[in-house]
Amino acid sequence: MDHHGASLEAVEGDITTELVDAIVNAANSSLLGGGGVDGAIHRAAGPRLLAECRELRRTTYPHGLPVGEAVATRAGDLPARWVIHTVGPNRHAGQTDPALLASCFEASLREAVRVGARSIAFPAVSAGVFGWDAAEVARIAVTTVRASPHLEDLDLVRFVLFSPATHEAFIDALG
Ligand code: AR6
Repeated sequence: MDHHGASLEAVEGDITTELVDAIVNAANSSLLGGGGVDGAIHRAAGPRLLAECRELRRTTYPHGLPVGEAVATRAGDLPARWVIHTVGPNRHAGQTDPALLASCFEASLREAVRVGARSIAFPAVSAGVFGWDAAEVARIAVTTVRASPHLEDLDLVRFVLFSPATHEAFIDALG
């Protein structure tokens, strides 16, 4: 088979320990931290991550990072080299358009390639505090990544899921 482009896989685990070039953070528009995976990433990365995020707010994103967009910083004390912050749609705030969530995955891949990353790990963006169903997130994530033009510039796309049920949803979506 003529194979080119990244491998896709789903594992259960804590994304902060992933030894990939870039991990994706399910952030909020403030970029200044929060709960869930965002809180875990900031705790594990240490103060340099927050300092870089504050600098982004001072410069490029004075009004915050819009939903569906993504931006990279260095990763502080994490084993990864980059953190790619993306803001998923918040279902509890009426943000129910799947295109917004697809945009998070596509924009994150684009940002990864821009900084020269070859491997990237994603959490289940919007499947926690932001209230999306994990199976729907999994379907959108897998469909978007598989269709991305950036896949050919990457070696590995790994979904890192925090619970057995979410892991199962991604295994099902990967078929
Ligand atoms: N590694 C991998 N996945 C994790 C980890 C971890 N260490 N911790 C949690 N998850 P959430 P959202 C899973 O709520 O829905 C924050 O306050 C979690 O089980 O982190 O996009 C932000 O600041 C779930 O499956 O992100 C925003 O305000 C998935 O990550 C808001 O929450 C996403 O859950 C973003 O909400």
